Amino acid sequence: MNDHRHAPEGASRQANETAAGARFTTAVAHPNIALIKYWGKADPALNVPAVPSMSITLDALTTATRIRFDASLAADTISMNGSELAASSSQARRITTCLNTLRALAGTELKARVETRNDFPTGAGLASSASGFAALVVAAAGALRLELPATDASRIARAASASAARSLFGGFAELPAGAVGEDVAAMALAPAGHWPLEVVVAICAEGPKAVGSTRGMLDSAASSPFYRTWVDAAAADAAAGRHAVLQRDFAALASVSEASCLKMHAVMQTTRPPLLYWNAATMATLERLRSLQQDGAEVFFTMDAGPQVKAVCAPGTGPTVAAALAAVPGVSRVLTTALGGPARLDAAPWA
Ligand code: 2P0
Repeated sequence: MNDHRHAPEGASRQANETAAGARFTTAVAHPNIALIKYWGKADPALNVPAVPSMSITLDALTTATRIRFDASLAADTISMNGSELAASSSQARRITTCLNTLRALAGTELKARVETRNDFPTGAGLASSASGFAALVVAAAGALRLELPATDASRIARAASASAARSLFGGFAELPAGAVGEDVAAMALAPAGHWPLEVVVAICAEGPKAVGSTRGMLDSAASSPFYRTWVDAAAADAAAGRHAVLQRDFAALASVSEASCLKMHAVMQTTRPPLLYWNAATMATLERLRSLQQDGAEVFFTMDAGPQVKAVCAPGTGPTVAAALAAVPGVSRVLTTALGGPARLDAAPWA
């Protein structure tokens, strides 16, 4: 289980000494995949979800972020996957806004140097903003020596990107819906060891997605005729998902997760302009999974704001599913992963 503290007293030990002598604090976090989906905001300004969600954290995909607060800096500077972000870019502004919250808590106005990188495709429906903001909050809190319980870190991450709130936790995590002005945080549902599910990600396109989630959700709320129905049914799906996880009931989890995913995509597809995230390889992968299910394999699918298909597999089923999906036309590669741990400070040297 998560230790609920990000060991601020250990932050000095975690800081990496660079050749130039500047001290960075490094954190790692994993993306999560929602089984009960988040799509819609109760409070767009505060980024409060309109629906509850439940996710699994993926071990094999990692964001590593290092940060240094430095009196010699006139502004935050950010490198993402080796490229400098323009200060005016939306990504840089979201990061600076998140850092401002942490600076206010720490009582400092020091600017930061941030370097972050993903070992998986960024902005392609693989939840890079989830792991990215979880790692950012943990690294910055550590660097600022903030005594930040995981719940508070989750709340701050949520304000930046709601799915990031869930990546503070390993295994299975839940993020409740909120109301206007309500500062909700995610919470742990069960640790990874509770039920060692495996996930096979079928990469159906490598490029970034056309429409980001934040814009897409606002468009869905404004225009999909199914949006209100989606929101009204979400609490029942979340309760069913929670029960299935706690009971380790694979058939029940498969049923409610596929239903939640397809309802979300029905909302997306009926948004104006439509949000069509699937491609031909997505459909071919779904058909292959259907035939595996008919042959008795314990596997189900979920998809997010992108074409990739995530196949959630009962323990031990991952290799069979990975081999089958790797052979699907249009699937460029598959990633196989166990469930991962929480966002955390990382003492390993920055290679
Ligand atoms: C999820 N997604 O539950 C859903 C399913 C995508 C589809 O959370 O606007 O990047 O930053 O709060 O967290 C992706 O949305 O959106 C997401 P914002 P976020 O995983």
